[in-house]
Amino acid sequence: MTSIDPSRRKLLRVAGVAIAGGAIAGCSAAPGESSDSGGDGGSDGGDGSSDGGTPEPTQSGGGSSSGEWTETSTVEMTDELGFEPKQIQVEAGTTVTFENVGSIGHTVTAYEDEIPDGATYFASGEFDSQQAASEGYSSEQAGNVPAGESYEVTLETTGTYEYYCIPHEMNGMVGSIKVV
Ligand SMILES: [Cu+2]
Repeated sequence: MTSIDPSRRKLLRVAGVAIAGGAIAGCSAAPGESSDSGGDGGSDGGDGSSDGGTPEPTQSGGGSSSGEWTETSTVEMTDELGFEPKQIQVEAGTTVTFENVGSIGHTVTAYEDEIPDGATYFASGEFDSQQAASEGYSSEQAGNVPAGESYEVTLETTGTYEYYCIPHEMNGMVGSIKVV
């Protein structure tokens, strides 16, 4: 009695291994033609040759060395925030008149340390020191020379006097008087 059940045979068919890894083909996709048209980058930089930037120092106050000295005893104060002429020359004993020809108020204020030795300090408002003039102006606009008015000062001591307008000094409103 041996019967073999033929059904027991199991045929395990291992299906063929899929054709994996067939062609690792394709290696043609390589980046061929290396187009050299690229690089629009080179925007020719550099040629901005704006011949270097050091701004030339404009001859502002201080150095009373250069520039011409106008022989006059009258100086105008203008709405351009300047004294005209900026540099004048007078003889000792001359009375210098500062006329406000514009509509904006100004002061005539000497730099205490920039007047000749022994000279009398001067400032519109008749202050006897630069500090007093500065404080007087800032507190109550003392020393202000309104439109249409003038300030006079007689200079006896020879030498160079530097002066300024308190509210417009930062605008370059300065001047010089050379007494000879
Ligand atoms: Cu002024």
